[in-house]
Amino acid sequence: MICDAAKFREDGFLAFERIADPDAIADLRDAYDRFLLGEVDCSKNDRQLGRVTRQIMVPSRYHPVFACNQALENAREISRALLEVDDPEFVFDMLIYKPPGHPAATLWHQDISYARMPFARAGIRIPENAIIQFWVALDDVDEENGCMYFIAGKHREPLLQHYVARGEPTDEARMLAIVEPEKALDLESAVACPLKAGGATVHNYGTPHFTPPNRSSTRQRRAYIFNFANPRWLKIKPEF
Ligand SMILES: O=C(O)CCC(=O)C(=O)O
Repeated sequence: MICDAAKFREDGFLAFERIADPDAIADLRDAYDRFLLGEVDCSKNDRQLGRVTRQIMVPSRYHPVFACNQALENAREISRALLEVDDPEFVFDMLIYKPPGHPAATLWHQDISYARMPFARAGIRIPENAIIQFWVALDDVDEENGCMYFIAGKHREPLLQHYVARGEPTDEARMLAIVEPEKALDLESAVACPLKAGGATVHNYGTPHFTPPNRSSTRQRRAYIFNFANPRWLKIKPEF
């Protein structure tokens, strides 16, 4: 797949119109729905992010469709270009679900803040070419039902101050957020990334991002999320 690595380095995110074809997306949706219905036994990994939003961790451990699929393979190829390595390593995957009318936003945050409990230190340098996250839309997504929003360029600056916005500080499922995002970020410059089902975004672990509540009364929002990293960086296990 063609991707603009220079733009990714500059902005910290990219959007892809299609990362998997309709048949592959249909298989992912079927499997996703089985998780939602509780038909796949993954009890301790079926949790509420910040006590508000359904988050199913590591579905690839419980269902073969999530262990091997076209989105994952295309993302691996994109990761080679973006991380500048031949052997990007799959790190973990998850499902974040917003049903119609879901009231909770996923607040502005930078993923690297989750690298330490309860959150990584503000001011640390965000590693370059180290770890990236793919967000695959299994439904058509837009501003109404909870698409991703990004702020460009901030991944090239030190990590912003985060706090535990929802949930317990000792809980892995806590929701972290940037302190006073309206001051720390230029929210006017936020870029919404609406996608058709089968489209995806990818972002650097330092790129601030957000999803709004699902304000649609009829359309669900099924997001399939996974991460790739430079294996040499993973071995260093940096201290945050
Ligand atoms: O899907 C969402 O609502 C948010 C996803 C997200 O922010 C993340 O996985 O870091």
